[in-house]
Amino acid sequence: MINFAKAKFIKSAPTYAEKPEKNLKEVVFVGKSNVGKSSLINALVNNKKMAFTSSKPGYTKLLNYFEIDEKFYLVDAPGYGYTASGAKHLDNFSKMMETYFDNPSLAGVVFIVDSRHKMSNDDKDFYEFVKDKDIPFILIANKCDKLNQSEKAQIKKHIQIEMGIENFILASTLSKVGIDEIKAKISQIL
Ligand SMILES: Nc1nc2c(ncn2[C@@H]2O[C@H](COP(=O)(O)OP(=O)(O)O)[C@@H](O)[C@H]2O)c(=O)[nH]1
Ligand SMILES: [Mg+2]
Repeated sequence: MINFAKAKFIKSAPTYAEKPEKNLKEVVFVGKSNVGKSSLINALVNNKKMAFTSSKPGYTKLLNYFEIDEKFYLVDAPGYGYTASGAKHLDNFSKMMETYFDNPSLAGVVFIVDSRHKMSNDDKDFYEFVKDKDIPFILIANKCDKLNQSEKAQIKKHIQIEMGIENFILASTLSKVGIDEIKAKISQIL
């Protein structure tokens, strides 16, 4: 099992063609802006500053490569669907992701949604896109610290029954719920 003990930021790349030199498998983290991608990366590597360290102008438009345990790259992808740039942003995101998914090193997708809401149209579009690709993916419903029991049951029903996604992890990067399960799933994929 990968223990996420050794993690370091390697580089930001506009496309996977400019990824780091070492040839390692990649697991990409994708989701709407603000859903908690950076926080999840920091929780996995147990370093609050990891994803923040690489923060710089244009950060969110690039693929950010973190090397984990010298075994794989965790790739922080740009967030999608934020109101300010609207549809255009999603369009650019789609183009970038379509190219990224041709990446032969891509081993898995960690897809993060907000457990407080039903999946948005952007989430659904991305889900349809990933499903068609035949690449293992893990669905994370984050920020579950904000939910009571009945709201937890509601999001479970939405994801499993309405969306037909049997396996998902209810998580909170804030209260460290689901983190070990996410680590185990990533190890399994790799
Ligand atoms: N309540 C709660 N807030 C969270 C959680 N994870 C992230 N956040 C907050 O959500 C905001 C966006 O997080 P960030 O990791 O930057 O999201 P990103 O844009 O997807 O990388 C920040 O204010 C975080 O503190 C969580 O599990 N619970
Ligand atoms: Mg981020």
